[in-house]
Amino acid sequence: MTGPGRTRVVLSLGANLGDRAATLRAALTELAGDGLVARSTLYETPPWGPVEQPPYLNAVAVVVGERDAAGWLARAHELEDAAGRTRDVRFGPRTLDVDLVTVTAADGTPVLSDAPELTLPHPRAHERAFVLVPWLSLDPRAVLPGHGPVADLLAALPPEDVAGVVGWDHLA
Ligand code: PH2
Ligand code: MG
Ligand code: MG
Repeated sequence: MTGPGRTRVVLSLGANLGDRAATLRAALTELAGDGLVARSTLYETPPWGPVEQPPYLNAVAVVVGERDAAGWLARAHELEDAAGRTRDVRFGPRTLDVDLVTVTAADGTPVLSDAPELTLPHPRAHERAFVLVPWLSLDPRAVLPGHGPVADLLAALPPEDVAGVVGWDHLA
C-alpha cells in the first residue's frame, strides 16, 4: 500500500483564551513527534476580524511527515481538541486554533484545495501579519503559493499591521 508520501505543512497556531503560552508550547511539543522542522517564537498580536476579543499569541510551525492535507487537518483538530477548543463563534476567541497555511508535496508542488472544510493555501494568510511575520522569521525565503514571497507580502501590508505583531517570548 502506498501512503501519501512525505509532505511539508506550514501551520499557524493561535490562542487567546486561558494560558496562551502554555497551550502553544504544549502544541509545539506535540508537533515535535510529528516531524517538526522549524518553529517561530511566540508573538502577541491584536485580534483581527469582526469579533471583539482579547489579544492573541501566535506562532508558525513547519512540519514534515507522512500525511496528506486531510491528515494534517485531522492532526490540527486533535491538537485543538486536546486544548479544550470549542467551536461556537466564527473568528471568535479560542483556546487553540491550528490552521494549515500551505502544504507542499515531496516534489515541491503546492497542494491546492477548495474543499469547504479545507482551503489550501489558506485564503487569508497573505493579508495576515500575525501569520506572515512569524513565518518570515523562521524562513526568510518563504513563499506563499499563488501570492509570492512572504517578505514581499509583508512589505505590501499596512505598516501598523506589521508593527502590531510583537515578539513575546524574548527568552524562549
Ligand atoms: N485568529 C482568528 C481571528 N482573529 N487574530 C489574531 N491576531 N490571531 C489569530 O490567530 C486570529 C485572529 C480566527 O482564526
Ligand atoms: Mg484561524
Ligand atoms: Mg482554524
